This record gives sequence, C-alpha cells and structure tokens, in this order.
Amino acid sequence: MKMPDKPIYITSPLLPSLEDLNRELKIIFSSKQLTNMGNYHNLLEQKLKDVLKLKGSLSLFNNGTIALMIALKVLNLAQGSEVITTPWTFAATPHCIVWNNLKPVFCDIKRDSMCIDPSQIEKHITKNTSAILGVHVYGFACDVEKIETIAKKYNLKVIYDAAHAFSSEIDAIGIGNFGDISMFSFHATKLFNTIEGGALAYPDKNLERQIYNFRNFGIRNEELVEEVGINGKLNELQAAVGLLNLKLFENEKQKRAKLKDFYDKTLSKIIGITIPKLASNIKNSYQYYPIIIENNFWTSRNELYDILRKVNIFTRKYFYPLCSDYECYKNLPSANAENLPVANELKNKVLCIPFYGDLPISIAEFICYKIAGN
Ligand code: T4K
Repeated sequence: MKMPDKPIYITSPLLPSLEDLNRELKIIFSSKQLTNMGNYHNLLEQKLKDVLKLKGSLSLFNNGTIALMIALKVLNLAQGSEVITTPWTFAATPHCIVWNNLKPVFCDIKRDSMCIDPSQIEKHITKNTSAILGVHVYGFACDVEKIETIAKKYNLKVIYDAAHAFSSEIDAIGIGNFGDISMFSFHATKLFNTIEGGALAYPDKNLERQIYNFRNFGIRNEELVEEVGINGKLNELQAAVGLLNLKLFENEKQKRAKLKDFYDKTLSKIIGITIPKLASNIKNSYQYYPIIIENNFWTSRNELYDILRKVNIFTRKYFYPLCSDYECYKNLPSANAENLPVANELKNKVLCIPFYGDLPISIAEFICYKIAGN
C-alpha cells in the first residue's frame, strides 16, 4: 500500500459549488445588505429550526464561542458562582465560563460516551453552584435525563455545548431541545459550516429578545440601547454559504456513515482498539471518529500519532491536554487528576482519525493498514 502524496487531515470542510455560491453573491452584492440580520441570515435561522427539529427558538451567531458566552450571560447566573463542566472539551468551553466571571468546576467523564458523568456531578455541588455545562462531545450525547434530574433537585441551570452535535438526536428528539440553552458551532471543521458561525437553541422563547440584544451591542433600535451587548452577528455571505451547505450536509452524513461502517469493521479486528459505541437511542452527528488505544495495543497512542504523521496522515489527540491541565486551570481544586481519573486515563489513549465524506476508500484502507502495525 502506498502512502498518500499529500497531507490527509482529520477533516475537510463541506463547501458548496462556486457556481451556486456566485449566484447568491450576485444577489447579496446587488442588494448591498451585507450584515445586520439580513434576509439570508433570517432565512437560515428559520431553516435551522426545522433541520434541528427545535420546538423553541434559534439565534444565529458569528461563532460558537460568542454564542456560548452569551448563553451563560443571558441565564443571569450569580456573579462568581460555580459552573460544573468537563475537562474533555475544546478550550472555548471553560474559557466562556471565566469570561462571564464564573468559576469552572471540572467533573469527570464517562468512559463510553466521554461526556460528563452524571454520577460524579453531585459531589461538586455547593451553595455556590449555579449551572451544569455538559458537552455533547464528538456528536455523542450527554445523559440529559439524569442531568435534568440533578438540575431540578438543586435548582441549577443546564447549558449544553453542542458544538459537535449538529443534527444529533436523542430518542428522535433534536439534541438542541434539551437543557435551558444549547450552543452549536458552524466552524469550517464542523459537519455543517458557515465558515465561522454558531447558534443558540433554547426552549424558552422569552429569552429571544435579550439574546437578540446581546448579539447586537444591546441595541434595540436607533434610540434605544437595552443591554451591555457585544457584536455576535453572522453576516450575509456566511449565511449564504450556510443555506447552500444545508442542502449538502445530509449527503455528507451518509458518506460518513459508510466510512464509519468501514472503519468499525476493519479496526474492530485489531487487538487493543476500542471503538466507542453509542446507545441505540442516540443518533450520531458523525462529527469525529475517535478510537481508544488500550494498553494491549502494539504501540502507544503517541507513537501511533507519530507513525501516521510520517506517512502524511494527520490525526488529532482531541482532547489532549485536558482543559484541567492548562496553565490557567491546573491549580483549581477540581483540576486535580484524582478527581478526574477517566479523563486522565483517556487523554493518553484517544485518537481521532481522518473522517469526512470525500476521504477516498483507498486512503481509509491505508490508515487501517498502518494502524494494524504494517
Ligand atoms: N466547544 C467545543 C466542544 C468545540 O469543539 C469548539 C470548537 C467550540 C466550543 C468553539 O466553537 P467555535 O467558536 O470554533 O465556533 C478546531 C476548530 O477550529 C474549532 O472550531 C473546534 N472546536 C476544534 C475541535 O477544532 P483546531 O485548533 O483543532 O483547528 P485546526 O485549524 O487545527 O483544524 C483541524 C484540521 O481541519 C486541519 O488540520 C485541517 C482542517 N481544516 C481546518 C480549517 C480551519 C481545513 O481543512 N480547513 C480549514 O479552514 O480547532
């Protein structure tokens, strides 16, 4: 088998044809409405509500991070209070907590879903706890029922970082219907993208006005500023990319499902590899394809990463280091490795391998061939 002659990355962005995009750009250029909640923006908001099967509202943003910051802001959590979250996530998750003058408290994850472990949440609850921020990592799903029960018992808000979970479902219900607010990311690396972008989904329609304001400097109209807002607006060009990508993402998902079948079948034959298995009521978003390199595999996760890199295969160690290992968080009491045994074990074992619809099957075969030790 031959190594690829160009680098193979973990993902490859979904893009509309230039012909289709040009048609939309012509309309936008002639209208001169480039941003500030224009027609393309508003249409994308409408369509996403259907695609994500939302019963409540959806607001678009210029990226997932600003969206998550505003989600935490609009819930009016007590200043300085504690938000229980997981270290098994991208930097944006705990950073958004801190940007809101709140304190992240790290809770361990489950080995199967790599999402927050509900059985570990209650031990972190104090009189200062205001919310739980779960992450539907890789497009898998948090245990939303158990989290809701805990939240009700202690009167806590629930926010979900659903950056990876575009179109994931639990019991055929769109994942954005759970908790008080969910954040989706539409970054270039996501299943559905607007180059940069994001959204908040929330069942309580009463939040709509404030979220609109926070996204737009707090400006309600030319003479009224209601909040200390920020600029979180998605522009028309990106909304146009989003509308075109909405027509493509189902096909992309089907291709990823086929690739997943191939990887599952081939990699499950290799001793020392665990492939995370989702519960049957969860519909995956096919965002990433993580494997766990167990102790009885023929080499370590880090060596496998290096071996693959040398043959042009660029995998990612999502999420190494853990957020709790960052300089800015490592001294928090909850960042102690004894509090996070599963996350600390898996940070040296998980590898996400290239996973996108246009990955040629010959390259997928080559990746498996190298992982098997050839
Ligand atoms: N919460 C979670 C759980 C998240 O994962 C993220 C973002 C957020 C919140 C924040 O949402 P946003 O504010 O981003 O909307 C990437 C993404 O930049 C980041 O959005 C994402 N998570 C994270 C998991 O992955 P990096 O540092 O790994 O990206 P990078 O540039 O190394 O890209 C990975 C590979 O993708 C490259 O090797 C090649 C390919 N690629 C990337 C880009 C940017 C392309 O082919 N084209 C591109 O334009 O963070």
